[in-house]
Amino acid sequence: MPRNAESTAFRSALEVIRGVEPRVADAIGAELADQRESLKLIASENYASPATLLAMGNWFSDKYAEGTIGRRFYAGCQNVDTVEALAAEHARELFGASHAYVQPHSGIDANLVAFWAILADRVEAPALQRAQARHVNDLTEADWFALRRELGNQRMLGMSLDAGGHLTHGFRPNISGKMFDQRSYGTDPVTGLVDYDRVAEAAREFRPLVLVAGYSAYPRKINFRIMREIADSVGATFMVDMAHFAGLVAGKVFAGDFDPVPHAHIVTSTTHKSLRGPRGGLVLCGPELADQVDRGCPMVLGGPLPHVMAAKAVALAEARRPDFAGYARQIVDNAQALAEGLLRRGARLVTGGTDNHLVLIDVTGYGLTGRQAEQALLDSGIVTNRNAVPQDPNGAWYTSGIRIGTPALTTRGLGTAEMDGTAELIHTVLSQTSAGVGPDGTASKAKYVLDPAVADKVSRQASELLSGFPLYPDVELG
Ligand code: DSN
Repeated sequence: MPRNAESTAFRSALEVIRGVEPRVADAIGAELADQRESLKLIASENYASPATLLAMGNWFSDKYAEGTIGRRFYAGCQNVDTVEALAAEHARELFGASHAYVQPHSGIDANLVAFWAILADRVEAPALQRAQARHVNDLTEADWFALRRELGNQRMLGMSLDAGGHLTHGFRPNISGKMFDQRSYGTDPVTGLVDYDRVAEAAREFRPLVLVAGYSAYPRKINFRIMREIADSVGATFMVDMAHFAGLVAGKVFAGDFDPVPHAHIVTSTTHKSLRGPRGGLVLCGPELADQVDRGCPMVLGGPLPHVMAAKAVALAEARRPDFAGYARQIVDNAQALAEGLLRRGARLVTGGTDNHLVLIDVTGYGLTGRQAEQALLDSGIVTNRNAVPQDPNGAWYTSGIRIGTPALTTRGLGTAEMDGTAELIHTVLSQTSAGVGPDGTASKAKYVLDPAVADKVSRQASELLSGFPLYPDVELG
């Protein structure tokens, strides 16, 4: 029977849960087993530390704490104040920001908090001033109507979805696309890179209130100094969504012109991707926007999640340790080694490589759609996600790309030596999969043919590769 603290903690927790609803305990155990067995290459996922996970399973979950530190709408929030202040302090110190708001429950919440802060700061809206000065019940229908009219139709310029931008940057399926009139900048059709001259041209033509930089599928760095100059040239507020690469900023791999914090007016992030914390979000800004950002609850958010803020404090403390910089560097080294391994085997990569944590394979080079490739890889024990490529001929559902990322495997301890083997497994599956046909005999974008013997062999090889890098080696559930 294992006696270490981590095993004891998780085993005891499962025993308690099993006493009430055994199926939940079983599902939690099964999730750990699945995570241990699969080659996890989803660029936005990671493995939080046991301390971070354990910080979420406690009495903070029971507490309401609307408001901000020291100014709550509920009594008895002194312990929530402690963890929120710690999380904010670690965030400020880690990223060199003057203000940190750690209440957002997710990345979209963080972005909405930022958008409203920018609107409140920038838009001449007497109705907004009235709304903020008075109790909500005192506002008349005319006030609300004026507020909607004054705040609506503001302009946002952000990266296009197929170039790697994010839905929350003003796209129609997301509420940000209803709040803002959005225009996108894409990438150069030949190099696949952001063309700053084109961004500047679009900014001059469109005159956005907000210029957004940030991505979930662009495999390169962005020069935030240049983007800020573009924003300044048209009087826009410059916002960076660093959800994907926050860990690389924390680890100082993205420094100077590539560190968003000194250049942006406001920075948002998730905490669970390359930053390796709990599922959640945060906002960083200077003193000018701090007051508006702190109104995130109740403007956008419900009551904060104090148990998650406790976990954010733990994870951010971990990211401030010297070894986090080595982790961040290794993420990028691994992504580059993976890209090189794929290129050597003939894969087609968007932008021809990477300088961050992700690689985007254009699987039309293998005669597949993203959907076919994603499923064939999954059959073979390799977990990825399909993603659009620039000017994607297959649209956002079937797509032509597979996005892979290295934060999770790097946490597990895999290094550049293992990335060549990983590239070989991916290439084997993709090169041995072919497009299937639909019931009417025409080419299908979803069906595929992969010999199960190949899938089994790759699954076994993936397990062998992972066996040298146990996940949560100190946790034995028995
Ligand atoms: N869903 C996240 C990702 O996978 O990149 C972004 O929101």
